Amino acid sequence: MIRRTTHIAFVILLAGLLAACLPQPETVTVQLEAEDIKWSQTEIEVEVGQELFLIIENKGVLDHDFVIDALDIEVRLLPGDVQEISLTFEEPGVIEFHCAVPGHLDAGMQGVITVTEP
Ligand SMILES: [Cu+2]
Repeated sequence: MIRRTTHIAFVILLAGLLAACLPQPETVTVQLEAEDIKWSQTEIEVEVGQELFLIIENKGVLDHDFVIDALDIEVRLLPGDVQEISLTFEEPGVIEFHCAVPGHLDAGMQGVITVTEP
């Protein structure tokens, strides 16, 4: 009985070690939709070194303008447009994004990308 318990403990420990050692997926794909008048996601998480592949789609009837000031990124989205952006961060941090169409930021069209240590 004691032997079996030890064996189970060992298996659990091994599973934990494997989970800690397994590399994270290299790409995190996020489908970000602009609806009128909000983003479908306001919190995106990625690790340092991982590729963040953003597929941004305007599903509303208004124009939208995806902007990350910190990275000098601005992507105009007319209704029905789909744009793709690939980002890889070298340092942890919190990067804000928003819609730059007048009034949209005030209406809450903003979010953050949180970059964590691997
Ligand atoms: Cu907008």
